Amino acid sequence: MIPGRFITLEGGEGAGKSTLARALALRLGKNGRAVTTTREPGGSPKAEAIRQLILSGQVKDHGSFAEALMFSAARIDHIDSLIRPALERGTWVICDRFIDSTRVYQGTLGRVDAALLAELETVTIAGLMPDLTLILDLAPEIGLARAARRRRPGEAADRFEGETLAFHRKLRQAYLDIARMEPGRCAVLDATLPPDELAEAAWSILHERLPIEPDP
Ligand code: Z5A
Repeated sequence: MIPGRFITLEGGEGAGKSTLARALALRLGKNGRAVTTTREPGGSPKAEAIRQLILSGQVKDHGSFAEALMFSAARIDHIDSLIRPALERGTWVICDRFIDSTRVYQGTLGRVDAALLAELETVTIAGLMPDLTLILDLAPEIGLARAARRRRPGEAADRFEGETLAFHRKLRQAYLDIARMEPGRCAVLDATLPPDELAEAAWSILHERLPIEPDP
């Protein structure tokens, strides 16, 4: 039995995952919980190095399955060096993207065979499923505009931001499909809410699904 709790945030570009991760971490901290926020791809030095490779587009030409392997290699290091040790210490971990991103981006959108991807996921996470996954649902037009506003002048869109609107609409639907198929793990949030209201909505779900018991 791992004492910490593992929460993942998922959704399209600019949905507000990083902003929400910070707000939830603050609130958990105020409630006396040790908490760490992290992200994928990345979260550990080796995984961050793989992040640079993938998001610069260098792996794209090798195809979606190669990308899935790279994301999985990064995830294995991230789990081994950061996530599992934190959970074993009793720390709550909030991770910006995790397995559902691979299912959606490389699976649904990249058309990697679902059964093959499921086997890869099984060996990659070795039983470490999130206790709760919050899916931030947002029209892609809004998310992409937010992401574009954040870019510095002259900075190019990354590997995935550069995809078409049809790609991003399919992505949104794929997340909603996961939420429908795994209602025990997933909850959908309206990401058009202003940050404070979104954090409040996320907090009530978190509180309901993962009650914060007082220390013994
Ligand atoms: N990927 C994959 O293909 N397979 C995998 O297995 C994994 C990932 C793990 C990582 O990109 C890419 O890798 C990702 C999928 C793929 N695709 N892309 N691109 P990333 O980490 O660079 O980017 P991201 O995950 O999409 O996050 P993001 O663009 O940084 O967005 P965000 O974290 O969801 O949003 P944010 O940074 O909190 O907010 C974005 C802006 O909106 C910012 O200016 C905020 O001030 C504003 N904001 C935030 N919340 C709100 C609300 N509630 N209202 C209004 N404005 C808001």
